[in-house]
Formats: sequence, C-alpha cells, structure tokens
Amino acid sequence: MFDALLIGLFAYICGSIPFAWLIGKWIGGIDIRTVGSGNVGATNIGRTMGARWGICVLVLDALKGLLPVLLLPPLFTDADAPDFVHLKVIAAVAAILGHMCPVWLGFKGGKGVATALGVVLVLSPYASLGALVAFGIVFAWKRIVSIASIFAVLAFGITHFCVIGKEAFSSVYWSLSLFAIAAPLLIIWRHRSNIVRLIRGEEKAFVSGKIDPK
Ligand code: NKO
Repeated sequence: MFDALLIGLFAYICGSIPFAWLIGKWIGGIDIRTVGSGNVGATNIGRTMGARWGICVLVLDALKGLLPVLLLPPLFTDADAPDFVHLKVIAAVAAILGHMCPVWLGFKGGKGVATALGVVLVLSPYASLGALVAFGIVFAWKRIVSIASIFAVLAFGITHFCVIGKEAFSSVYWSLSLFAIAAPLLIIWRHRSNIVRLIRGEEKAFVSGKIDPK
C-alpha cells in the first residue's frame, strides 16, 4: 500500500512537469495557455512555435510518462510478483493525471495524449502499436491532431482486449484492462472542446508554426 502511494506521488510529480508551458515561456516568450487552442500540449506548441518544438514537447511529455512506469515499480517489487502490473498501472495513471492536473499551473494542464503514449509503450507495446497505426492513418487522412488522438486512444482500448483475450480480467491484468477502458474515456473527455469544433466543422487542419485562431 505504502509502495503504491510513493509510486503514485513520484509519477504524479514527473507527469506534472509542464514541458509545453516551460518551452513556450523559455524559448518562445509566450504563455501557451493564451495562444492557439490554449492547450498545454505538443500540438499547440507545434502550431504556435513550429513543428520542431512540437516534436520536442511530444518527446519530453512522452518520457515523463514512460520513465516513471519503467523505473519506479522495479524499485519496490520483482517483475514476476503478482502486483507488478498493478504498480505499473498506478504509475501510469498518476503520470497522466499529473500532466492533466499539474499543481504548478493551478491544476489546468494538457489533454494527456503524449504522456499516455509514453506510459502505454511500457504497459502494453502491442496495443500501443494499434494506437500509433490508428493515429497515423487518421492524421494522414484528416490532418487534424485532435481527431487522430481520439481514434488512437480508442484503438488502444480495442487492441488491448483483442491481444489479451480471456486474461483481461484475471488477477494479474484486471487493472490494465480497467486502464484500457478508463484512460481513453478520460482523454476523450479532455478533448470535448475539440469535439464541439469538429462537429461544427470548425476544427482546423494542423499548420505548424502559425498561430491558429482556435
Ligand atoms: O491543441 O487542442 P489541440 O488541437 O497535443 O490539441 C489536441 C491534441 C492534444 O494532444 C497533444 C499531443 C499530441 C501527440 C501526437 C502523437 C500521438 C500518437 C498516438 C498516441 C496514442 C496514445 C494511446 C493512449 C492510450 C490510453 O490531441
């Protein structure tokens, strides 16, 4: 129990490092919350400061999810212990919540896509591949990051259940399966302003380095 709390706390702190806000401030001299979509995320940095800085934020935001899930649970338990997957899921959820609700920015953070990508690469490589393929196809087709992200998280959940099959709610994997349902729903919920714009046909295609009115 104590190990779960410590892992959750450290992972939350990692996830809460607001790389988009920091790079916007230090390199671009802007407050990312006041330009473009206002989102503290890789896409909004790419849209306002150029694709290179967007990719830089994407990598950093993914690493702040990947590293805690990879490094923290082995400090507390063996990889074949019955609670190992559960501890990884706790680190994953805490890192994503840290990104979405960072204490440093009054709990108003990003939408969780890049950090979720980092955590799922460790948690579930096959389902991550499903998510990345879906993202690639939808982005190539529509050129809109938000809708590609929504399809990617749905594909993650679906691929997880296809890969894991009957083991989905076993004592080892039940927490991962719960994550595969809850994380996509939470990330889609964070995209609700994008969904409204998509329905109205007002969501713009991604253009790098150019401030988008929405
Ligand atoms: O500014 O509202 P905006 O248009 O910026 O931003 C919408 C956008 C917010 O997300 C980001 C991060 C973009 C990352 C792009 C690469 C994603 C690759 C696939 C992710 C798969 C994640 C699976 C997680 C399962 C739980 O959407």
